[in-house]
Amino acid sequence: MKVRIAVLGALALALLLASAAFAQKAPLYPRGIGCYLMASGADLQKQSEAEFIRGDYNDDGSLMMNDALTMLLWLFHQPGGTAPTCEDAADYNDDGSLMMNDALTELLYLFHQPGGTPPPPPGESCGPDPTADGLGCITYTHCP
Ligand SMILES: [Ca+2]
Ligand SMILES: [Ca+2]
Repeated sequence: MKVRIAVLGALALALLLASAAFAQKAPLYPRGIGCYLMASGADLQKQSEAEFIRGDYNDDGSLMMNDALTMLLWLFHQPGGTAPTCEDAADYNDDGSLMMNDALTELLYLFHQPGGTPPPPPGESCGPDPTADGLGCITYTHCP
């Protein structure tokens, strides 16, 4: 029951952030839209050689709820939302874009809920991105 409340809380937070962005006349689209369009350009395909833990948005070496929440804050242009230093780590579902579903899927996984899937390779241990996409990894400090 507590888990469902937490997941529902995260979804409510996402809606709250969207409405807050609207009230502040921030861009009406989350940042992910732009990333998605960038990622669709074939000329931007690249493969990151940096090692990282997928889903560790805040680069503290572990997957926690604050990874997803910080990402949501950043996507919706809210205070406390910082851009990821390693986009590949932030791309939880490894689809080459940074979108709300990355954060939501991570939350569902962390709380053992349906729809929550483990992060694709390199998963929860250090490794390079096996997928060529438009995302990069400038800095990730918790892998050699
Ligand atoms: Ca983390
Ligand atoms: Ca993604």
